[in-house]
Amino acid sequence: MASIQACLFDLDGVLVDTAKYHYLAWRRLAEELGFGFTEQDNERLKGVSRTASLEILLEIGGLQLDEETKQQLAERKNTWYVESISRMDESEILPGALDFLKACRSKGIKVALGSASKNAMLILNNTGLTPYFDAIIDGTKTSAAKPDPEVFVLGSEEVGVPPENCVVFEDAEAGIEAAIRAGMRSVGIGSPENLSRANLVVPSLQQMTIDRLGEL
Ligand code: B16
Ligand code: MG
Repeated sequence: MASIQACLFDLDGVLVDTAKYHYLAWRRLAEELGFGFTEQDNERLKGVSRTASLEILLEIGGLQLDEETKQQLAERKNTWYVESISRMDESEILPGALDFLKACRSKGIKVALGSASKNAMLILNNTGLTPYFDAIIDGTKTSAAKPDPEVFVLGSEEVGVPPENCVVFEDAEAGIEAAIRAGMRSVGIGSPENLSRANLVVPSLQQMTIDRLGEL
């Protein structure tokens, strides 16, 4: 097996838990539109782009709206979401994430972000994570959403490491699929039931070490 020379990290669900802020903002929007939105419903939005998330929300509420209204609603939700993430700090980095990023850097392994979020820079800056990255690919730089491999292909190009030497860390099934399509290995963060296609699944980055990259 080719050695690992770059680690590509998803953001929400891997390095930070922003899903709770997405949930609060989507629930507020659903309530304004006159229907409920549960935490279980929110599971369907993880790793999904903003516009695709709105489509799922409207399907749950049984609403059909024109494009202009949908754009206004997505912006409205984003304003509330940005209010929440503007208050984030380093205490919201998920357990084990910082130590693993530091370990990668100390071994000369390149570190890249591969996130669907258009708000990734604000989150990375507020949590102090920005300096750990050699490349940051987010929703402002991509045209196709996961499971399309674009976000990880761009990350591997920017750090100058071929796909066979890259590993992706992802909490969403669509992200694991994107890694496979990019020709990369993957580590699922979460439970094996949802992430069965990953080469390795761990509950969090707390269980990840540089030595374990050898298991992939
Ligand atoms: P934004 P990731 C994803 O982040 C979230 O999991 C998903 O719930 C969200 O809709 C998407 O980013 C877009 O976020 O509205 O901030 O552009 O897991 O790809 O880091
Ligand atoms: Mg994610």
